[in-house]
Amino acid sequence: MTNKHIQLTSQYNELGYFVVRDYFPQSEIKALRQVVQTFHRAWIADNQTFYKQEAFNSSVITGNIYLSDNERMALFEFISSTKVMDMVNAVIANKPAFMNTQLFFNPVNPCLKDFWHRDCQYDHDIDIQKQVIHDTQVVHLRVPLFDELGMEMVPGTHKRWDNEEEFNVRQEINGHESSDALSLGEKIPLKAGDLLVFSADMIHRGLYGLDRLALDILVFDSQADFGDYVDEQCLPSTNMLKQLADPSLFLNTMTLKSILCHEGI
Ligand SMILES: O=C(O)CCC(=O)C(=O)O
Repeated sequence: MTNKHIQLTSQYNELGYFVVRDYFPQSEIKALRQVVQTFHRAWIADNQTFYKQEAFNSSVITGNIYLSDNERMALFEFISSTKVMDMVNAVIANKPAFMNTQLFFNPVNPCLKDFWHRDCQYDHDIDIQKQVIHDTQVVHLRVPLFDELGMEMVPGTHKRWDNEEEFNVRQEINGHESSDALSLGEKIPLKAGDLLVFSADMIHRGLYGLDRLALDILVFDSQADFGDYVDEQCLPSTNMLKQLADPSLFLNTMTLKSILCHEGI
């Protein structure tokens, strides 16, 4: 590990996130944007009601419903590239595994406000949430495809429980809404080419505005039992795996899901 990696790892451990400015060349972002926009246009056409009423993201961008095999390969190559894997390895030392991709955009419905949450709150009751923030590791790597207002984070909440203000806002209790300002929130504006790496279980929110279109790559620690969360559709085929320089992120997921075909890989 280089000094830079050690610094990023310690920043992640302390704050729950780090940003690397200008990490990807504009040419790479431009190519990625083209593929992702192809997905986005087709997804919107297919999900008109959901898009207009309540959507602010889509998922399974690497799946085969909206993209060709060549376009999917471009995404798999990006996700497993040395640059991305260096950052994954900086935060997950033990066999990092691919979970999914999500695409974040501005909601069409103006009533939808940017809301504070921990990702684990959608799967677990409060008592379990208190536990999982210490036990498990799901990490988002956010790749903004256009300049955006970015994200707002409450530093350190990947390792600590909410204070009273945070809990009231996140749970929308005692007269609070999940879009209220939080005293300890840190805004992180992002530009196309930057990379933001953050813990999914820290208190955070996406900031709506500008032309945001952000590709999030979700990865997890193989020790955590997230295999069941992974939709097989988002994984590369055996043939695609063979073409990747470093397929380990996907192989680790397939091993957990027991769908690995070892032949020739
Ligand atoms: O950007 C957003 O709208 C929310 C992002 C988020 O919550 C996440 O990536 O987990």
